[in-house]
Amino acid sequence: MNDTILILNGPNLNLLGKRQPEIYGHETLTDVEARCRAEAEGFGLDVAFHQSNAEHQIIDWIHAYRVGSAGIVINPGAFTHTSIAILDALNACEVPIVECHISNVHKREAFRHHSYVSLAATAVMAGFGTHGYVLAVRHIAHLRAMGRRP
Ligand code: CA2
Repeated sequence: MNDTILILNGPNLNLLGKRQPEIYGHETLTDVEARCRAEAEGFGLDVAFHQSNAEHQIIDWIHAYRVGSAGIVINPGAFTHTSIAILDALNACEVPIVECHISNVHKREAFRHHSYVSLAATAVMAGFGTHGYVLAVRHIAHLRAMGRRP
């Protein structure tokens, strides 16, 4: 647990690499998991990688890793813009949280410009494509090496 980064993906991200490649790229979620795992292993860390279309399932995973894990990377999908319940779960965390968006949400529709999740996030990534997940893993490893709390 102490050496594990939880990586969470919200609704519709199971379609990654299969639809809308002009926005979200060609990599599948399985590809992203493999890249994150390889990056984490370089720092002696493990990864627990999940996707769900259900808000309650995402909240349950946050609860399971909120204390004692290395950190949480979360792409909440559209729940980013709607979910006070996910914000509340993240606010109960004692580990670093990196909010990660594949697309640059600020270049898109106005309703994507506001994030509830950002109120709880240690750091926010947007527009780095799927490479953003790898950078988020690296950042959590960096914070850990520095011995920093969220
Ligand atoms: O840019 C991101 O990563 C988003 O979190 C993706 C969400 C969107 O609602 C956010 O505003 C920004 C949508 C995820 C849907 O993912 C798909 C992937 C491939 C094909 C269709 C949907």
